[in-house]
Amino acid sequence: MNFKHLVVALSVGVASVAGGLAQAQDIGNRTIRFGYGLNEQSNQGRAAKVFADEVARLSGGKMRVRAIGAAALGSDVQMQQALIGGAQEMMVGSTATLVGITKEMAIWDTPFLFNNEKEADAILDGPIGQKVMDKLQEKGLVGLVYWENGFRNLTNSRQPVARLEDFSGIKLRVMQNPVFIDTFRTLGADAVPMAFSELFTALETKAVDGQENPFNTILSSKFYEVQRHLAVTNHVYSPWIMLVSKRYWDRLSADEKKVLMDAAIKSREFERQDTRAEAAKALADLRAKGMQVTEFTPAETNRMREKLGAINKTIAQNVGEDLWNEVQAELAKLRR
Ligand code: KDG
Repeated sequence: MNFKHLVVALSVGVASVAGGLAQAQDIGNRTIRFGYGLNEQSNQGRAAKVFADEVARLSGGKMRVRAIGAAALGSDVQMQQALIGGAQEMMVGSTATLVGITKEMAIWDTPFLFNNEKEADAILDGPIGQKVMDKLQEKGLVGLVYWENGFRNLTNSRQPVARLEDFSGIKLRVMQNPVFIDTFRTLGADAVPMAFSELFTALETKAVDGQENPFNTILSSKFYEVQRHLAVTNHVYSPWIMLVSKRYWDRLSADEKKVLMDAAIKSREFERQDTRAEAAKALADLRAKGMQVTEFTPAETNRMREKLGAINKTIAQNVGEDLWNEVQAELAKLRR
């Protein structure tokens, strides 16, 4: 490298350090309580750590995220209220539990909406996902990014579930969300809405027979210890959403908001990759832990879809026909 190039390289280097320091100067000392519901060893917990580390890195250590798992700060619904009231700064949780706050979130509960992760990423990270996320602001929440909870599958302690008729008689815990309640009552199960934080004990004591969650959660929450049967239904793709209290967000500088947004995007990329890698080998892991696995055939899956057709009409009415049609049109484009 000749002298001229060396001078240029040095001046660029000095500028970037100065830029960083300048950014740090607009950043105050902040401690952010970031709550989540799964345990620290889960995919949710691993991604929360990535987010916390990235915030510290980007802010030069001035902004510290305390990631607090296992619903220690409350259930998803309780944390949402704490953010709205300004008693807690951030959380990540299910979009399904936000339906009582922003009805448009129910679009993501539509059975069989997405056929694969590619479609989910394209819609959630595109203008439609942003539009639905922006609806939260009028209710005191700021959505930053979607993470992947994943495709949901059914476990129970009573019987193998391999066809539509097998749902009948199962007392099934579902998320506190009207679409999930309607979906499983339509399929013949006795749907019982319950917070995630109460679920393991309810399964262990047989207060409920079963539940439905992605493979990752079945593994990390050790549901295989209290559930013998796993039915691979992939009946809906569930997103998680990272939220900030709007009361807190509005007090941040532009640089502080950029730190949180950039760290959120990095955590999203990590979380999806990490979750998919874990899910890819989860079925073998769950079999190895003794679960009896049945996989729904395409024919049985189509029977479920047909049975649930009426649910789609209700969702379209609740979220608004325009949003419903926009999602369907975008999916049709992706499937061409
Ligand atoms: O706090 C846990 C929830 O974020 C999430 O796991 C929701 O899938 C969920 C469930 O079944 O409650």
